[in-house]
Amino acid sequence: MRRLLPLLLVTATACASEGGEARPAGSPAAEEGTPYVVEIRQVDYAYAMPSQIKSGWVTFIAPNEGTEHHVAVFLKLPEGVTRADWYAAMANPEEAPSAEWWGDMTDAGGTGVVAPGLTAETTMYMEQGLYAVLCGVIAPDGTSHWVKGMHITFEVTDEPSGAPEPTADIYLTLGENGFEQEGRVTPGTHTVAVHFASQPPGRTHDVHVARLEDGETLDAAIELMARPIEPFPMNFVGGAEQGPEGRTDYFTVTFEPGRYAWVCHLHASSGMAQEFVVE
Ligand SMILES: [Cu+2]
Repeated sequence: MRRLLPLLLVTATACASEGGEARPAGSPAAEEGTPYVVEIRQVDYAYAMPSQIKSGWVTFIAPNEGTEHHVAVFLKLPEGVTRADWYAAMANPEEAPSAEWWGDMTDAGGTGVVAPGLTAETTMYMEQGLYAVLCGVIAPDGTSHWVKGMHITFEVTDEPSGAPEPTADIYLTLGENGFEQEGRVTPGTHTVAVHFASQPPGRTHDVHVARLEDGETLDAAIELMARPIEPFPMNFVGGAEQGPEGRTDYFTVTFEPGRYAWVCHLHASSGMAQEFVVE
């Protein structure tokens, strides 16, 4: 019987790794390489997500279970501002931006705009602290989703996620020269590294991926960015919201053959919108 024991141990280890990425059983190095995933559910007009998450590399998976596009913009609350302060201010959303600390919040990335039925996936290095999330899409009645209640807060603790930095196969640098791209998008799943080389205050860069079907134009996407009101003239499939200058965030999209565009929300009208063909 003793000879069977090592075999049983191997079997148990193999079972324990089921559901994760394929990796050699019992390899500690592989275990450390597991992504740390946090789900942000998006509906019309609310988020549901854990109230506390670990720090370090975090992969945010944001399914859109609503009927309108949604986005999850992360803002880091300034030192001393509590979650209660956030919700007190947002009890009267139209006047929340007049809170004395509002302008001291800093851009902290977020998941890109995503159409109903699709899921955005963005991985970021999260520092310990308190964060707010809000959606800037405008409903057909002209009211922003965050004013309708689409906002939430979460805390990043000092417990490390242990997840590795993602590996990318497409590189986008966002800065004074617009989008500088390395790597070609082909059909299939790609992870795009987004480096925020410069972030002009108040006019920060981000990238959203528009899927352009027959008859849908880049010009319509550029026009939409000036006022992102539903119904959108095309579907978006994710991206990376405005991260702090110098940071690199990662987003993952499964591309099908066809036309797409990288679009920067605040700079689309000044030329930061680039169509490309996936083939
Ligand atoms: Cu929304």
